[in-house]
Amino acid sequence: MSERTGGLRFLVWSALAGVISGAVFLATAELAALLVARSASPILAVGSFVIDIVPQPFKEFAIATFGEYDKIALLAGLGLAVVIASAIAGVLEFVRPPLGVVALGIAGALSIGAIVTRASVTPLSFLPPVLGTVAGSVVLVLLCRRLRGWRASTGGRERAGTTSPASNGMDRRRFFALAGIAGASAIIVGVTARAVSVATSSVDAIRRALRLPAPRTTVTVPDGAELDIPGLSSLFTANEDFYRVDTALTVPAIDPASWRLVIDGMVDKRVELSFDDLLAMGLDEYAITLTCVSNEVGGELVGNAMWSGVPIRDILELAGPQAGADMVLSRSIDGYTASTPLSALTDDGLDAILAVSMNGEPLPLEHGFPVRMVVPGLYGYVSATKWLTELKVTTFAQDEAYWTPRGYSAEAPIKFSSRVDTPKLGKPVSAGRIPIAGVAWAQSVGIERVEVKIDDGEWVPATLSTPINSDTWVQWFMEWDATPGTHYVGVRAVNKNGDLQIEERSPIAPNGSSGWQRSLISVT
Ligand SMILES: Nc1nc2c(c(=O)[nH]1)N[C@H]1C(S)=C(S)[C@@H](COP(=O)(O)O)O[C@H]1N2
Ligand SMILES: [Mo]
Repeated sequence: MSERTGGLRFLVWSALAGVISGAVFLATAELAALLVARSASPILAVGSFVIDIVPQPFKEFAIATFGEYDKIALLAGLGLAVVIASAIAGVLEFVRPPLGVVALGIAGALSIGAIVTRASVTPLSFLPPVLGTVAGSVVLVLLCRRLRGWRASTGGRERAGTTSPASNGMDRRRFFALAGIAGASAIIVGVTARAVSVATSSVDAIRRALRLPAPRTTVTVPDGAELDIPGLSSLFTANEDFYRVDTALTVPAIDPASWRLVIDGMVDKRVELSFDDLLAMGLDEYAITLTCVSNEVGGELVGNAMWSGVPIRDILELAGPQAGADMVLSRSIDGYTASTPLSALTDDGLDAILAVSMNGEPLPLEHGFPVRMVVPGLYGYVSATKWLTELKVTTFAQDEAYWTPRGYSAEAPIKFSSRVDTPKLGKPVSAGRIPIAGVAWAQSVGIERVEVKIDDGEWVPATLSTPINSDTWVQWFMEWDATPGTHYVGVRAVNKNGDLQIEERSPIAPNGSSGWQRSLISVT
């Protein structure tokens, strides 16, 4: 073997040594995080940090490309970056020690940086990245030492004449034995630690055992509220099917027993509530349709649920908002914030609530357990804070929410909209008399009328289901004599104020999409 390819071969093995050390780093940190500080996993902290710092267009691209899998795509990308960076660290340690160890130290420091920018840090949060760095460095140094021994025993043979083919084989075996043991243990320990961490999230068990008081008042769902048409969205969206949008890479796990809500800022007196205090105020039932600002015309980021909770008006009253305040900055345990106009939370006739249940069960962890906000008429990002921990009464002039510096409006009422659910492109229907059906929503105002237009025909009023209230979507349908071929189905709504849905198309940023959906369907 020539000197050059021989050297190249060792560079490849040093890269492998780096990757194994990186895996040892992460696995050690995962194990430490599991034992002492669950929120201090370097890979998840760095991932969350990336979510918060990536520019908005990139985030939109990720959601558009990967949809609900955006977080998995992020982790895969991060994993690839870790492999490449640790391979480079391995080569560096081999050719210019201790540069590889320095690189691991930098990775440790970056992890600490990402961890401390997350909300809940304790002194123990430093342990996982520090122990990870130490373990990764030890393995890297040992592997590179054995690799050098192996190289010396092959390359240095003629020159020094001190090593034999036998020792060459032995050095080689020593390198691979350590690499194999370290690599395999890293994978086993890392995967197990992460799996145990997910499975033993005791909050999940607490949630399952939790029995909430029955609501004092319930919502009556009128006859005719739900149409029975295949392909049409059900009136209430099941929790498993409910869209999920948030910046949380791992779902926060909050024990209701330790949950506290702080109401502070421009208030007469600061108030702190426990979960029991909240329940003691009495629960009432509310049907409210939630919509995400990222919902495209015709999109799926909208869902309807039956919530139980307490009016935010009553909660704020306990603290006494002061004159001059015009906004409530709600904060989640993970630091996420939303800015909601004070009036949207306090006006009579607007049912803004702190919700504790969703469709008859405690809020699912992904949907904000144990307490979240639900405000009819405003997009989720300015109102629907999950894993709620603080309501700060303040002003728009003084405070800014998470999405405001990221290209979204500080205030964002929902642009009312309508959607065709069936028929759908890609699901051809047979010619003959068929229903065209969908949903329409104008939270806090109500839908007056939905109109449908086939191809270049006239706008024809559709039949509406009986609305539950003005905060929920309505279903609509129209019988149609479908003829073979492809057709355009257009839909638009009129709200109870008599306003026509905005025709002009606009993108989701900065304050929600608009436009009339025109969908292509095929009839066979
Ligand atoms: N803590 C927290 N709450 C949050 C968010 C978030 O990122 N973090 N996203 C908001 C957005 S943009 C929307 S649309 C709704 C979505 O609620 P869902 O996931 O329960 O459907 O939650 C809101 N509440
Ligand atoms: Mo959203």
